[in-house]
Amino acid sequence: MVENSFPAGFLWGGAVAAHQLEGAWQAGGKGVSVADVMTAGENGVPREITKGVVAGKNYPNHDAIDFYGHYKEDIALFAEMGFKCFRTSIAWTRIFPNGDEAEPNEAGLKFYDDLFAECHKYGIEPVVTLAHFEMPWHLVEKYHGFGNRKTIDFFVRFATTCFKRYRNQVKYWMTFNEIDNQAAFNNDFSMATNSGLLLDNDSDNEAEMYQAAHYEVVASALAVKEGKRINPDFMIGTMINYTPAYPASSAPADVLMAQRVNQRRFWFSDVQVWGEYPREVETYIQRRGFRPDITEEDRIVLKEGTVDYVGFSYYQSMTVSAKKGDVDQITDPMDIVVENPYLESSDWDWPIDPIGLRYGLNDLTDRYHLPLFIVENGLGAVDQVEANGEIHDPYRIDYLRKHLEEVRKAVTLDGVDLMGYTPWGCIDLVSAGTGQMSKRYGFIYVDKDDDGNGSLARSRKDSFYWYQKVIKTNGADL
Ligand code: P53
Repeated sequence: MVENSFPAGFLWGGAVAAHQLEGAWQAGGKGVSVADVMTAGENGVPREITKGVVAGKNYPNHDAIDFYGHYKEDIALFAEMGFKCFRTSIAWTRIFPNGDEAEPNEAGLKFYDDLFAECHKYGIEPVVTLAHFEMPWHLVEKYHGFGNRKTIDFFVRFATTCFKRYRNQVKYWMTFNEIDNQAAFNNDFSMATNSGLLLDNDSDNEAEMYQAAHYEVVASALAVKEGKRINPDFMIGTMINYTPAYPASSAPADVLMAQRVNQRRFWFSDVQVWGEYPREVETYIQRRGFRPDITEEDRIVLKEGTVDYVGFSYYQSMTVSAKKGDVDQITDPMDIVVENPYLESSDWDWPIDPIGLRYGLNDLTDRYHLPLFIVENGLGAVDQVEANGEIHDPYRIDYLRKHLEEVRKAVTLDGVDLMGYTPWGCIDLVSAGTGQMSKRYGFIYVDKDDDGNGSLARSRKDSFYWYQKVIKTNGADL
């Protein structure tokens, strides 16, 4: 019934972020980023964000999997799988080590020249995120991150520097990774990684979030405007963590609650796509008396710097119940989340919901009328290496296959305009949320454990050959 019709030129690939795999945290003059001051946690144990790098602590991102030293070998493996694109980020601190310098760091720029050249050698199109949880630590400490309007200029300088330097190497860009994570404003990790905000018990996290996020959407819009001037062919997208809220039941109060939670999560991309704030959130900000600094000039910039496509990660849906709160009083959407009895969960307790991806592709198409790009999707799992060196990961293949079947239906039966698919962590890397190596997503295994031991040797998992076949048949053989 379902014919294969992934479009010709569909961007099959994989996704990573600089801080989670490059390592080499001080090489070539790189500065300290917010990811460099996060210790290792585990499932249920949050990563500690220390005040600078403290001797004796375990900071897994410092060395990660040393992609910095292994990128040629790794890109050759991506090419062997048949990648058409590779999504990575540019570590802000390689280009502006402190963030507030007037001039960029040439050694950092050079690294990405070489990296992108290596991709093009195999016909692999780079897809680049500018800010993927990697703000210079100096901007956090000295300026309060995106709590300060000045940080807009620092980001735009960074973005413009990259756009100019790589104008002929990179066509696909995203400004801020998962800009909507901070909708969960009581999560210290999200506030630090999205906005460079370190909050304590005295902070009004919600008010701070609306202010910082406003400066980010303005910074993003200014970057889009500059980027289009530098190369009108650039495609510059938003990037959200698409986690739809489902109602716990068909009770109208639950349905209304789910709509409310979605409004509070989608406003970031609403602004980036529509160029204006959605009514509910604008009204809510007034109602709460937050009075963020939003100028008339900002509103013009937002209108002028709208995005070309919607990039998103998809791992899970969430389910909310009106029994857990009053729709007119809720602040933190996480307060009203309940378990979904229809879904199983991963070893890290993330609900697994392939149909949610088809739902999402339709939902985002209806909302935004733009091309979509699935820039993350995948299963974090423990892998075991057999005595003969093989790694059998049928659970990963099963997860990805089920999701791709739904993607194929969305493209074939529902007419969704989808640019590409880049599963997360195509090579094992440091988990963002937990700092673990043992939470693995890769098609390529990397010999390194949670304590930092291992040879860093790369090997192909069973899923490597499966994904190679998927790409080769353009999604016909899942
Ligand atoms: P990890 C939370 C929820 C959903 C996506 O996550 C998230 C996070 C933050 O952990 O982040 C994205 O590594 C993010 C990646 C991250 C990936 O999902 O915690 O863009 O940096 O690695 C997976 O399992």
